[in-house]
Amino acid sequence: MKFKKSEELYKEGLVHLVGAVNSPVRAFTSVGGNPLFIKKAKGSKITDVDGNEYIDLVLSYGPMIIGHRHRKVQKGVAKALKNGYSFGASTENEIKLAKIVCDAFPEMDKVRFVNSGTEAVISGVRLARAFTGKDKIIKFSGCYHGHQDSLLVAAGSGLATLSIPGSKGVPEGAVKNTLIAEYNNLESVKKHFEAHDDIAGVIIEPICGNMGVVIPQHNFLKELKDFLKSKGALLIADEVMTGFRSKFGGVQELLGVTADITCLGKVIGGGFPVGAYGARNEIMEQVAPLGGMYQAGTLSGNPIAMAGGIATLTELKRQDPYQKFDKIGSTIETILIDTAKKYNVSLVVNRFGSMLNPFFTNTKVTNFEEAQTSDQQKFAVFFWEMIKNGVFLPPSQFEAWFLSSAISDKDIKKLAVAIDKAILVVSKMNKK
Ligand code: KE4
Repeated sequence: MKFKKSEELYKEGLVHLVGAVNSPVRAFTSVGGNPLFIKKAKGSKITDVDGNEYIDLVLSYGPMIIGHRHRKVQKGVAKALKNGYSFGASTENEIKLAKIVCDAFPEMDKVRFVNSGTEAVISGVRLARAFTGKDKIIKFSGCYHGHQDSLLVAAGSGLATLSIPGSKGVPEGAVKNTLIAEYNNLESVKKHFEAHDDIAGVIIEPICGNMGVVIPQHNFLKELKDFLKSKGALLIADEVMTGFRSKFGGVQELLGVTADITCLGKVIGGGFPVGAYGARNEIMEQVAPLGGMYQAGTLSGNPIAMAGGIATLTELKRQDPYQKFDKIGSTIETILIDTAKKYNVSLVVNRFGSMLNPFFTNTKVTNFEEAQTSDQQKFAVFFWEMIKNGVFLPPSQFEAWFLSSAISDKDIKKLAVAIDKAILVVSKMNKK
């Protein structure tokens, strides 16, 4: 495989783009080497600027759930383009997508569209504070909710309950109302309620995809919701990644939990910039122009993006690929585990439906601390071997792999060969 054109574009990109990327994970920092530049994609395949074709398990980090350039999305967007791109006024498409989303989320009477998952979470957190009149928010270490100041936090030293800024440029003041708990550890949440009486709510990825895939154990989510209800605090489900990925609606429903506020993104735009937050009427009525919580956006509900979302969700509902996702996900999980055993490589796989990833460790992974036991050097070698064998994975141990309904049996056979070759190379690292 040659990467000459990608290397040239990388050098050129460094002049006017920071790290030649518009989002840090695309820089391939944690796997080394230069980032790939992509030329085009169709169905389950993506092709880089050097003409190398890959089975795509990144899918733009989730949105391309029915595959790239689906003809029904192309048609829906082309039709919308004929009417214009943006009007700064309401359009019918916003109502259509709002109905599709609210019908899929029983707890959601109303929704507000924004332009990204980050914006959806910024607004969802502000809404929780507006509705409860309280300021503090609890988040879980290892969960990522976009790049807003107050949630870019790191755990303080030791078991400190307060947070410290997790990024340069985030002032201490921005995180003073953010508390950190440990995923799957209800006691770590309760401890904060013993120390603070001004907690608006807890934000969680109901299936985490940002420390790699981490799944709530036993009744963690249900017990969390019941506890929050007893405290008059809200549960904010960040379903930016999980929304419409494991069922036509929210993964919260599969987990037997109803969030008070749900944040969405990715799939609901089908690759176009759409985020959303929604809740029952008594909460959403806090939002301007009905209530006193301000949130706005020039391109919110953009008619082209709405058309992309409508076409994607309509086709996704028609296909109802979720059993297929679970079957294929299980097949890939088994291939990873069996191949690791064959070559005596320590590896565990976490999977929920069509979200999965391997950790190069020999311990269960139920929280961020355990996720960090994974050997990132082994992941980096594995990543590049998979690239060389025609599979495009997220370039980080702490990302989820995604399946699209466009994936074929032939793709899975190719994936199995790539995994075998890649893990064999990793196994030789043990011997060095
Ligand atoms: P965006 O602002 O990137 O649309 O969404 C932020 C966000 C919020 N909540 C969850 C659960 C998310 O996973 C994300 C974004 N996910 C990352 C992938 N881990 C996007 C990829 C990137 O940052 O380039």
